[in-house]
Amino acid sequence: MEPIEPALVERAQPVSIDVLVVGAGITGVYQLYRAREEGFSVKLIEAGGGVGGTWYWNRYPEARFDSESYTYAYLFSEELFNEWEWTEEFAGQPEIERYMNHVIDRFDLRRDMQFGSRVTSAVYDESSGTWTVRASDGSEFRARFLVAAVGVLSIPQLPDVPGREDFRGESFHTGNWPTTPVDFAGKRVAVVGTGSSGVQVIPAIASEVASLTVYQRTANWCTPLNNRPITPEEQADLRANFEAIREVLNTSAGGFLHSPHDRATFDDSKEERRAFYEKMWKSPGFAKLGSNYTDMIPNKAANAEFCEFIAEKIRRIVKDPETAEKLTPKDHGYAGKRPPFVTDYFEAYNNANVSLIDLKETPMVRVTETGIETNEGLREFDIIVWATGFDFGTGALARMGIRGRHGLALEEYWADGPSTFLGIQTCGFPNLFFPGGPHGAAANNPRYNGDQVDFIIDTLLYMRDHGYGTIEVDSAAEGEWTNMMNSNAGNSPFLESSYFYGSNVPGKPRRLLLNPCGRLVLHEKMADVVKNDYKAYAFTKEEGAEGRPIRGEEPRRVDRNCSDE
Ligand code: N01
Repeated sequence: MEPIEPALVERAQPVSIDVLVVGAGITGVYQLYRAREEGFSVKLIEAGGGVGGTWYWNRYPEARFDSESYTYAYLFSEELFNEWEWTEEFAGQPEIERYMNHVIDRFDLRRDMQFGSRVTSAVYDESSGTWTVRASDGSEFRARFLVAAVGVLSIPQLPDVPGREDFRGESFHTGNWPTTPVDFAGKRVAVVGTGSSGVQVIPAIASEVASLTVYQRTANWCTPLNNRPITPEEQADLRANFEAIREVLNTSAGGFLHSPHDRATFDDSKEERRAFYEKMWKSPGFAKLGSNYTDMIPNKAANAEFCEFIAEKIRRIVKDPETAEKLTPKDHGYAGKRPPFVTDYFEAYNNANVSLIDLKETPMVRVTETGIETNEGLREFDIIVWATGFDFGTGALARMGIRGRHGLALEEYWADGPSTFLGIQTCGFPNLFFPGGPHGAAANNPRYNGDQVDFIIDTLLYMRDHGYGTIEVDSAAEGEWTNMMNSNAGNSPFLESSYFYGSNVPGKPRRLLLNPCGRLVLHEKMADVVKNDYKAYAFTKEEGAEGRPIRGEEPRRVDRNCSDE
């Protein structure tokens, strides 16, 4: 082989830009669009081979929305809303990926996007107030602002079961699904995990495989998704009502169109309640939460009655009473864990080739070269599907090699759980934003992530107008927000056993990773920042710029002692 000329192996000059966005999910693409529209020089890099983020990686059979397609999609352009006709109320992954490709082509965003580029380090340089970001493909950027739109469900979590890597058949995690189709026909298949992903895969492949063994650790309160095609009349209605729809989605707590109910459970007679639960059962997706009785979550008796209604449904659908019993949750009420919405899930267990192993009764001992061994023996498989969830909320942010002032590692600063301001910034990491990260909200994700992107853009415009080069959140403001998140965790319906607390990741601190105060409080606090002339931040001036220091003072110095006291 010819020796390589030294000049050729030298690193190329880093690309210098205003904004580097990491992640081509729904949030990152919107951030790229907004930044470019406002005249910032911006690039987006993405580890995957294409656009979509979560919806790129989770391409397992029957992966689909459980928010109505048009409520999950972008609302920033009426033309886009009108020209894209979703075929189903709840679109499947291929259609979602097509939509995302359409968006980036329609707005000519692709030219500023780089795929197959995973961030390996992102280091803040105090002297220049910029971030140096390096990626797995050798590229290097110097950016004034780093926006890590890396998602909350991006790092697949695989169980620490002995022998997992010894398995000689094919194995896949739902969150890292191959782009080439997996051939299930006639195969002996195991699915481990019965969260939202597992319960979508199971009925999708049940009739195709030779045998399907489901390994369930915790049963879930699954109810029907009730998906259906969107009729031409409905398409026309959607277009005619764009402004009204956008208003509801932009201002409601949940970011859904479901109308809240006006009655509490025991306002109704037993017969009326029964009829109402039947209506809920037939309602689309999250209507079971958004349009249910007002006290269904906080009132234990109300919640128990709704659960008993679902349990009855399970007993009626699943022919084998023992299997039905195993599929009925015992350790949490409705919405104690994130409830999945399903299509023919319970029905799948009536297929003779489908069996259920309850891991609480029959624990998994090890994975062998040929299959999975429980304390009742070995079952052999051709394919194992790990539907075992994610390192939620902070997983991706903690793996990017983010180093702030004084070389502080983000994962170290957050060793006891995330400390954020508005779920967007953290002290000690100037000019870093992470929309859609921990402490954001608990709602229809693109809606509140979009609110955060808009807030970031307003902040960058404010800085540009004032000639500021760096921004860092004040430790007191961060402490206040973080305390509010932690002290209100008990108001969230989710139990500590839910992955929303990081409980599925060994060694991860148990902190609620959502915003239990909800989207409307996030709105209120973001509005307060603007009203108070951004006093939650310290700014420094861009060299040679003419801007005024905030509140007429010299830029405040932030104490490095960032705390969440
Ligand atoms: O992950 P999960 P997911 N041995 O963490 C089990 C979104 N999403 O990928 O409950 C055996 O919910 C674990 O058991 P347990 C949605 O927000 C949306 O399914 O911890 N089992 C659980 O059953 C969702 O909430 C859609 O006891 C093990 C499962 O694996 C989020 O993504 C579709 C185990 C993991 O469930 C994550 O869903 C799909 C072990 N060692 C996903 N470890 C839509 O419909 C874990 N499990 C839009």
